[in-house]
Amino acid sequence: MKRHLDSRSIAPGWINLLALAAISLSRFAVADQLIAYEGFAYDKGQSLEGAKGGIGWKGEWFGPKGVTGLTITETGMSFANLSVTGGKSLQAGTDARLFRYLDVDRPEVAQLVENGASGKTFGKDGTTIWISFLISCTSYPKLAYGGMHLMDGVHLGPDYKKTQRIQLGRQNMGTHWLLCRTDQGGPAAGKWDGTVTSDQTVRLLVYRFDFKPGAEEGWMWVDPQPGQAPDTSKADLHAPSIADFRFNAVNVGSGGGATFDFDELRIGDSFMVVAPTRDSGK
Ligand SMILES: [Ca+2]
Repeated sequence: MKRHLDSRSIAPGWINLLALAAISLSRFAVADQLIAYEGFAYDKGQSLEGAKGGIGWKGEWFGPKGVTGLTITETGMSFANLSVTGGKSLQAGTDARLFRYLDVDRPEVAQLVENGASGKTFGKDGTTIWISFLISCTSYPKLAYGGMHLMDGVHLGPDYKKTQRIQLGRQNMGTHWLLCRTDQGGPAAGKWDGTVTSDQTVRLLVYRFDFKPGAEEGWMWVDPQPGQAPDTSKADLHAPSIADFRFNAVNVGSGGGATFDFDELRIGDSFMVVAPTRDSGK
């Protein structure tokens, strides 16, 4: 009788424990995945064009023929105890862009990828993607756009802006670090201005996107402490409804003669992987 009772009362407990363990393991498996990293560990004075270092990219930085104004200097940027490597990139304000595809075929990122208009892409509903980089506007108070874009495919030539989806850094209008949904004046366009002036101060900008059916939700933090996920209440901007987008490439560059330092670009599925501390070994 006792045995019979035990089997009825204990078994569900074990099933619950196993279920909990399975949930924990699956959560562990999808969290803390670095999608891509670029620390700009290249030779001094080298053009960024053709450079192919870093982690999680497909191919090299590329652009139209004769790109100028995107080069490397050997002293990298640093921020608090953020893990950093290599030199940094210089954006010289030449209105040129260099592009790079993310590697969407790695098994480690399979759970974050789906098929989109331009092939395999990030931005799957139910996933969260974090993006971080160090940036400084070295020409301040001379201002124009600078930083990077998320892109849904790359088409070189006069129509290259058509696949730009999200602008991170600063745009031509305004004087703060911000977040824009770019749509060439179309209905999907949106702009969320931060509160921190985009001057020479080296900033750690961290963006988070929650991808949902329909519109996405986004946040930007300025100078969050590496190694400690920041609260959304501490975000410098919140974009509650960003028109649906996906991305599988990036571009970098600045215009209007405004110069920027840009470094330590990370894309991943948690704050911890995009803002690791120096002693984390990442
Ligand atoms: Ca670096």
